[in-house]
Amino acid sequence: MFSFFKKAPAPAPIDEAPTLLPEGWVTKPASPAPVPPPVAVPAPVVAPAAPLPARPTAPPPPASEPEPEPEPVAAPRQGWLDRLRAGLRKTGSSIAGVFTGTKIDDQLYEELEEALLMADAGVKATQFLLDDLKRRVKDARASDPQAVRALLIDALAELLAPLEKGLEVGRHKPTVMMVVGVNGAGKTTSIGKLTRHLAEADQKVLLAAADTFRAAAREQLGVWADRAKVEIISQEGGDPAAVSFDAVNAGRARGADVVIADTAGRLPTQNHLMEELKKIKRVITKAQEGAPHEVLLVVDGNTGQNALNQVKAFDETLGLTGLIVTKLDGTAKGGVLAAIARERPVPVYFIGVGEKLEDLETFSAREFARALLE
Ligand SMILES: Nc1nc2c(ncn2[C@@H]2O[C@H](COP(=O)(O)OP(=O)(O)O)[C@@H](O)[C@H]2O)c(=O)[nH]1
Ligand SMILES: [Mg+2]
Repeated sequence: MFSFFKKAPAPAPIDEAPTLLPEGWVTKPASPAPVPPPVAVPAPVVAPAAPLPARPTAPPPPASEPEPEPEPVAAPRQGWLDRLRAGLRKTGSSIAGVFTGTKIDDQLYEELEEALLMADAGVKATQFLLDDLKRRVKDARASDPQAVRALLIDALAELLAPLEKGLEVGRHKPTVMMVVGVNGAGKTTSIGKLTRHLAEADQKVLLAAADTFRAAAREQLGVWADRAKVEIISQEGGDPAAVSFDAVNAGRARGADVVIADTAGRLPTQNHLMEELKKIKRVITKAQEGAPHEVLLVVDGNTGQNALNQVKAFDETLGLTGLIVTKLDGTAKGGVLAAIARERPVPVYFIGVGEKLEDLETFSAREFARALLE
């Protein structure tokens, strides 16, 4: 199994924390819940940026194959990388198209600037990439456009590298995650997929249906809970903060490893709804000191610069710990990750290129850059 998330060792004194962990990861150890025996989860390593990892794909029975693809793809069963490539084709082809000529001249750089802006990389990241690329071209004495394209892959991978971070569970019992975002971004679906991965790795997950506005939202989460055979706390017409509070308490009492709260979609401009999120967060902290350990924003990658604005606004209100960027399939605006890296580098735990379970994967900067431009 590839590492969809990382299983940390059981809570250790802070100075013994593994050096692997980025600064600021370690929060206070959870209060005196009994320390569980460590769970053995295979391969608890986050894929590094360097070489393109060969991801094992679970071969589905042949029955699932001939779904019509929007674009022709050779293999009936694609690996993740192929799906990522296919998903990013619209964004990538216009950028890669810049390098089809024979000369490296001002026109090439102008076209590249335009293509990056069209891909919603934003002015800042575009400028940064162009400057960086020109320097690389000079240093490498590159003389043909295809070499420039390869150097752009390097530049982009380096720009995106700070966004790479694996989700970690196991340091707190339970690890509490709160998932936020605008309507339709893919929150519930992503929680469902993540829950499946966690459950398959023998993590005890408890879901909180804190999207109490719509019965359909509760039901949708309930379907994912059933599929993954995990418990769910939901309340008809309840208060989202109360549901979250109950869920964290239930998670502690029942020895859950992970509690995930699904919240109702909202726009960052809806102040009262943003206040409600703050309240949910506060109440979770009341139920468990140090929680929530993760505040995850789900953004629709298809919304380009809008997604960047959401990252900024939700981060200012809640202090985000991570992002899930969905719907990178078929978008022409996949450049938004570059904008996020340059302007508000909140780690990207997962990216999504479709609605199926296997369409959500960990984010690797180099893999992304290659899928986009190779
Ligand atoms: N194409 C595509 N659709 C997705 C992806 N992630 C989620 N969706 C779809 O987006 C729609 C809204 O998802 P949902 O999880 O209900 O959004 P929520 O309102 O944020 O909870 C559903 O139809 C999902 O199947 C993705 O990565 N790609
Ligand atoms: Mg939802």
